[in-house]
Amino acid sequence: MSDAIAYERIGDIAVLKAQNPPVNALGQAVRIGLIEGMDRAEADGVRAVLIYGDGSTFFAGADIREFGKTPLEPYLPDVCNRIEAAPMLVVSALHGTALGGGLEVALATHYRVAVPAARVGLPEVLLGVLPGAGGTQRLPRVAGIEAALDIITTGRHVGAAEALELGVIDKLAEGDPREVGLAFVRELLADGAPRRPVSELPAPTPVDFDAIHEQVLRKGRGQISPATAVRAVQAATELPFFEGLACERALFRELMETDQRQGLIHAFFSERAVGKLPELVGVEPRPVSAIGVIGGGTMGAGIATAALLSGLRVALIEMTGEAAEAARGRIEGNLSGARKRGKISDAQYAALMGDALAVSTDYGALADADLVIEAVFESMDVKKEVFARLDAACKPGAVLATNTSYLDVNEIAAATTRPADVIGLHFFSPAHVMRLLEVVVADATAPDVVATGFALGKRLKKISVRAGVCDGFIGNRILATYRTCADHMVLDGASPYQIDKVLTGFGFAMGPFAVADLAGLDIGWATRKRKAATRDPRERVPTYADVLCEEGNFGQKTGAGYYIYEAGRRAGVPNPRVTALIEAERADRGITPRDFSDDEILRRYMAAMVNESARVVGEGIARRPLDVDMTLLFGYGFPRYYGGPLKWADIQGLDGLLADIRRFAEDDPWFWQPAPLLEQLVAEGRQFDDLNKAG
Ligand code: 3H9
Repeated sequence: MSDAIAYERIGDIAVLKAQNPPVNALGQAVRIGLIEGMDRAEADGVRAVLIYGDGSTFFAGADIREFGKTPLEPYLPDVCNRIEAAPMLVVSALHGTALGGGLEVALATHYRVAVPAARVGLPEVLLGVLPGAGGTQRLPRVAGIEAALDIITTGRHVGAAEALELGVIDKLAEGDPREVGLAFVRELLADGAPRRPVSELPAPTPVDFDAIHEQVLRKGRGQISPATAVRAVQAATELPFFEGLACERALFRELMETDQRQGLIHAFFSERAVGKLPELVGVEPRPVSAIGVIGGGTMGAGIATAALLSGLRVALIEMTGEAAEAARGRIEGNLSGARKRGKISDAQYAALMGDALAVSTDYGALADADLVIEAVFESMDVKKEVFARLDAACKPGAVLATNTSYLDVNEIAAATTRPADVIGLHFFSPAHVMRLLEVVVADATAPDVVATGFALGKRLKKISVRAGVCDGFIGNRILATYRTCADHMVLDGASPYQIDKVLTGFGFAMGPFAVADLAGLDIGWATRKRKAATRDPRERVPTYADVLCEEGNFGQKTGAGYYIYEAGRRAGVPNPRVTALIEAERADRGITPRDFSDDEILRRYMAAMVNESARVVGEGIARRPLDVDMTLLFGYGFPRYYGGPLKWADIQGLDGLLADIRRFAEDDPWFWQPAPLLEQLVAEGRQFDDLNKAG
């Protein structure tokens, strides 16, 4: 028998235990084991079969590593049908997570019991496919169409209590899954419970599937798997069970061939690989239970909120008593938001706002902080002064972190007598919401300080990416380049509104100009001024945005920027002043505007993004292409279903992208210099993903 399933006979009951750590994924060996186990149970003439998982979970789904390869027999839908067709009673006992194929196996059994902490779900659409082993046919038969559509199209995890209410499971019982399962089987046998194949339950009542398809498609912003899953569920209402299954299978196979499936699987594995750095193997992080935050503006308050929510004590330092109280107010606002959304209870809220948080104007309050994050005004002189004070106030071994977005962390570290303890921890605003954390490693940063940065990121539930020191690190450096490309297109004839529309059409939640309005136009203005002195004369930088700022338009916060924002409305309308300023600047520069097709806008924008990403990897600022991909995904709204800019580039073909860049360089050779790494990969016929695999 396959080792992945252990067979045990207890009187009249056969017990099949899955043992395929870490998550009992339903790889080929497990599928073979299930078939063999069912065959043996039948040959043994038992009255019932119990299926459960060893270790931390029931089956967490199909083995995703098999996706994209030639499917191996036995196929999971056939395994499920084999289980369901068994002549004796088949029961599953769920703990941990019964997800995807895991829930499909459970739905193929005749009865399901779960421990209260178990979660179930069909998250396949999040991987670019749909439930392909009967989930779209069986779930609606037990939970009804509405609940099934919700669970399948969102991929959300459903708690055991809700699953019980929906009829997905039959019973909740506390305890070890094996014991809970055996007790339930004995109860069913004693009651003379009949076999209850879900496929024999009546087909669910149809709803307006066209309307739901449309709605799901719109919500997916270009993602196709959730909408395709709607069609599979529709089949459950229109076709006999096994025909519905065939329809589901055909749609599953179709999605398996898509680029989106590749992108989403890349995102799944990269999200887990990003925090695993060879340089940190065996390096122990320093213990952190109390942190300090310097500066209580939006960023500092957000960082403090995230830290409090993760159970850390926080001392926040501001310049005046008034500013310190204002910071407390911001944190209070953030935490009451968390309370309203049910993330924390009233008692937790009170505790966090009480003992866990101290605000002060005295650096002496940092005496017992294990790690301090500076989030003050973005000026090198101010940062250096803060770090000199931290050096004097903090205990030996405390990690001193800067939240700078652009500035040289080496120079900041040099303002202390302990540069080995200094690191960049670049949060994204609002810091208690945004998932990305860039861990910026300076020349002298000690390995255990880097490990501490990653450990903190994990505790705060962030996606932490290692970045080297340069202007803008990974994310803002790449952003600056693709934003410059957009600015060039505006000078040459495109409108900011056309560019935003193309990018939202691509799948970004917002285009670059709407994003700038949200972030505040004063940020870009300050950056342009900072860079002016060292700027190469060949760089083309528009000045109309400076005029916009000089006139007091900083975007959403002032009611006008690229767009005009009416009170109470989030979306803006194009600002005619912007169009007038652009036209005036073109005239000044002697530029005759030309038309840009949407396709050209996208090609240029993405080529600029990929080219700069390749530089960032080539220079070692990002260790691997996947580090860039995760940065853009979690900090910059890049559509997850493309996997990130470098995965997207691999899928498009690197030679075509390089050819585009060389063609664009004919007009602007300064901006469009091909990244050496991109040229090298094309010459060697390799892809960015090959560099991920190389570790
Ligand atoms: C499906 O079922 C299709 C069917 O409908 C149809 C088929 C015909 N496969 O996340 P963690 C690895 S689609 C392979 O860090 P946690 C993961 O990479 C599937 N590997 O732990 C990691 O490896 P490493 C539907 C998998 O406790 C290790 O296990 N199912 C799989 O934070 C630990 O994972 C899903 O989408 C897998 N299915 O979270 C569920 N799952 O240590 C996907 C995990 O080398 N999985 N690994 O980095 C999850 O959501 C989470 O892993 C889970 C545990 C919640 C289970």
